[in-house]
Amino acid sequence: MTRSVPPVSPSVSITPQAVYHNRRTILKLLGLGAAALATGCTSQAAPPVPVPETPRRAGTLAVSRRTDDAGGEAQTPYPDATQYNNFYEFGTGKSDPATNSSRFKPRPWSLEIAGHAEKTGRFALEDILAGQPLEERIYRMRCVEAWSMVIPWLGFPLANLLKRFAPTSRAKYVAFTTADRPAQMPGLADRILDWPYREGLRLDEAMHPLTLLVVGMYGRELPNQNGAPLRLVVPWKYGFKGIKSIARIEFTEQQPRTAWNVAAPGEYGFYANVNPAVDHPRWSQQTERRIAGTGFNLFGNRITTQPFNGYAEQVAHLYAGMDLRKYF
Ligand SMILES: Nc1nc2c(c(=O)[nH]1)N[C@H]1C(S)=C(S)[C@@H](COP(=O)(O)O)O[C@H]1N2
Ligand SMILES: [Mo]
Repeated sequence: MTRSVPPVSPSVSITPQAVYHNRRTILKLLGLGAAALATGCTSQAAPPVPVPETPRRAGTLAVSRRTDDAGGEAQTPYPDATQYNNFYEFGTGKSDPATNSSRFKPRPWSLEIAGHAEKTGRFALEDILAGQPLEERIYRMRCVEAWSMVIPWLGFPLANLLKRFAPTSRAKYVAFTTADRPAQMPGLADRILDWPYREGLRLDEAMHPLTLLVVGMYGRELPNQNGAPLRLVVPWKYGFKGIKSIARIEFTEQQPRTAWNVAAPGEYGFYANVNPAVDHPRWSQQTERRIAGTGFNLFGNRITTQPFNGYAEQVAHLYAGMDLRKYF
């Protein structure tokens, strides 16, 4: 049963979207054994990856506004952003999500809204998206494993959605849960994480204008491996905060339990702000490997990691007075 969604605020004018010219090159560089610095990543050599069907252009995804929030840095080529992924529900290898997610059905989709809000219930995705203008935002994305990309997302501020449900004064955090579909997500058979995948934000982080709910990338609908039909992107935090294929959002009073923090609390904090000054227990966070179509070369494209992934000016105030070594 779905219910009607509280209305969106009046939309800004819609301009046509740009055409993205997809580069259908097959990546030859899949000897990822050495790259298993990963969050529990396996280290077997990856098999060749079939080039997935290009998702249809986002016909209904009209874009109202475009912003480059990555300082003009080169965008990661589409094939890299869609074939080098972390989505453990489809396997732990970087090419597994592209290979194993074809059975996943992102439509029809509904989203459950629960917890401390005046309006709660289960809502059809179309109703969630109706009247919601989409923006293209180019963001840096920094994985905790010390690789990074620059991705043009299509989405809208999470705040726009949360406000429609009128969180009450008891709402201090927002908890997110990924879909749990063993028949469509072969990786769930391995108890690598305590499924379903969960993430969370403090309410002020969730309401920050940089925090995006994403439905597309590169002018197209999200491919399954990138978190179709709806995923979170929090550009100043490590990539694992960007929970994919969201099925449930709950307003909570207590800090929610999150999948990676529960799995390895000493390695993955709740906050997970990108911070070159706090190393992961098993590797440095001072630099990162910028994946940009030149090969998944462990030593190439090394760049310096910026505090809050380069978004300090916009977000550092959220953590004033906090010890970021303790709240890592
Ligand atoms: N449900 C779910 N969400 C997830 C993950 C996952 O394994 N499961 N991996 C996270 C990690 S570690 C990263 S770096 C990003 C990767 O997003 P991308 O594949 O679109 O680049 O997704 C995050 N969201
Ligand atoms: Mo990650």
